[in-house]
Amino acid sequence: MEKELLYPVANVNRRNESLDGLWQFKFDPKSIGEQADWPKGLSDTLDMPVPSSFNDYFTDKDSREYVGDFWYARHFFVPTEWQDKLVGLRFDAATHRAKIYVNGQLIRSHEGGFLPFTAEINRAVHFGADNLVVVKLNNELHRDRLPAGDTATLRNGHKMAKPFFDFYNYAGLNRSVHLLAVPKTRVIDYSVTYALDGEDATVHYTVTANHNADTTVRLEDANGVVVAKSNGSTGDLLVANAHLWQVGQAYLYKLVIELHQDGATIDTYSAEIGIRTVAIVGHEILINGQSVYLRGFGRHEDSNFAGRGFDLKVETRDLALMKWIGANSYRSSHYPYDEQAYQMADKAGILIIDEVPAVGFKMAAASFLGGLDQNFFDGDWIDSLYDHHLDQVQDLIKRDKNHPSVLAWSLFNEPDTSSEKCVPYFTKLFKATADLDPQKRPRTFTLNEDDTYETSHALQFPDIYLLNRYPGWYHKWGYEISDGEAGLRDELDQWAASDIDKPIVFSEYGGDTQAGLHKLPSVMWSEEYQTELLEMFNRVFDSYDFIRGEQPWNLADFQTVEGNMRVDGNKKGLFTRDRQPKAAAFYLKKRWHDLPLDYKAKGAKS
Ligand code: BDP
Repeated sequence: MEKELLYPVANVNRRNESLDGLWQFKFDPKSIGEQADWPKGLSDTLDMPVPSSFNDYFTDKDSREYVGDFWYARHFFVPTEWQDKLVGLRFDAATHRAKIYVNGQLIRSHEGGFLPFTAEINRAVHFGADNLVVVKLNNELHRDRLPAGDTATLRNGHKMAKPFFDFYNYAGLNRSVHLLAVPKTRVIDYSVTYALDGEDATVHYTVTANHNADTTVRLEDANGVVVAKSNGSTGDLLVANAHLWQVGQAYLYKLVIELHQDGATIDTYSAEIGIRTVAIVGHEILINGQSVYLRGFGRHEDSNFAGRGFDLKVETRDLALMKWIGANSYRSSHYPYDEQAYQMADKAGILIIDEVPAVGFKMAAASFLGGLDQNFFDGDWIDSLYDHHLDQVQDLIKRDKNHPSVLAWSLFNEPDTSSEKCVPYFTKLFKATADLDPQKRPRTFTLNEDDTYETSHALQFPDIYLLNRYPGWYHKWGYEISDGEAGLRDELDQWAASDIDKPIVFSEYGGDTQAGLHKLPSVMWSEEYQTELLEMFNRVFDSYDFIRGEQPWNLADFQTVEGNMRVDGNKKGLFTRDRQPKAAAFYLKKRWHDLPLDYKAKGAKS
């Protein structure tokens, strides 16, 4: 069960109960929990909502900024009828590392705060009785873990997070916890790939079960009508007149997998899939062979009170905002989001550039406002980091490979590619990613401002280039913005003159903007300046054929570490942190609704 990442479902063969709600919570600054028998139960606890980050509920700074070990606990009941099943706990995300104890027994450990894991608990659980789960978490940052950072100790003995990235190190049981019961012989994984042939499609599937069983697979359309059937753990489902999943016009089929033994159905797993192909040809991003111009955002899972705790209400509002503004895509910057976000994007016809939490791989930006003088890929932490990074990519692809919304894998945000030192690391990771993804989606990473056509040693790797560029904000700002535009055009002219024949998507650009600050003429931080900055970028985008997407930074304002460049967080949102529009959102809405989906496609009208 430990390696199984299928999204939990409840059906005739499976059970899935939510353990969300109030948990007991306690800090452990001296790391005495195990010696003091905390795995057997916590005393003197606070109440903490799950899913949620703990940080923003506290009114004292030491608690909000707390770094180290901390514990959660709650009771749960396991019915007697589950005795013949495998019982497990599934954590959709526990940030950043966790140890799971059930009734005092250590069940498993896990590292990585943005991907799910399951703990099989049969050996510890009491059937027909009350049980106790105790979770030890730790939120320290390290250079050989994701996301990368340091943990400092202040002279008063308190630990402090020193992220090499620009978002607050929110921690806790950030996503839902499930109590599961699944058959002992069961489906543990499945994948689908697609081939289109005129009006028809072939869905090639592979089902992995943990033990031998007869497998049947069927595909139902949105009305529940069975359109194709097959037997065996791998096979083809032929769909006549296939209804394709299109950008902005999603259509989902239901794939129903069953395992049979001695005439009985011993497991059932179903999931929604979308028939669509993805390809990159020259400058074109092709979905079902049709060119798509991306428009959307870099985002964060970030909101008031819950921090990085996943909140369906916030996600629902964010999707409504994206629809309103005319977005068709986003990047899950800078980590994989909750699985429900992908299900919602599948339904909405939104494309996702799916990013692993490999952010902070650049010492010049380390501790965000400080900066350390060393090439990141020269560090003695690199081998250990690679193993952890690969592990995260494996889990990401296993978790997300069947979502039609997932367009590409983003393997890093702004790594330091200024020296050849990065090449062996990139070579291994890009190859592993291609091997892991049955759909062979494009692989990419974002290039920081310093990593240009001239300076980067990693341009051979991506299938799509993602550029993060900040002229008009971090350099050539204010009245100098015209020089910022000229510099950006100089850089793009170099790409245009090169032999690189791949699409470029602008994956970050923008400027901090204080909602409500109006100035005529504009000044930086005013709503007018944000609009002028976006207008400048858009003029540039419209001048180059190879630019095939625009994703300004960020959908909404978000929380970061304190610093002299941040006023209560990063304010580059087109929307405020409570998801209301700044003036530039109305400007972008007009542009994005006017642009055809296939903007710049060969032979397309614009
Ligand atoms: C980029 C980072 C992003 C930051 C952004 C900024 O990728 O995480 O939030 O800069 O400074 O370099 O706003």
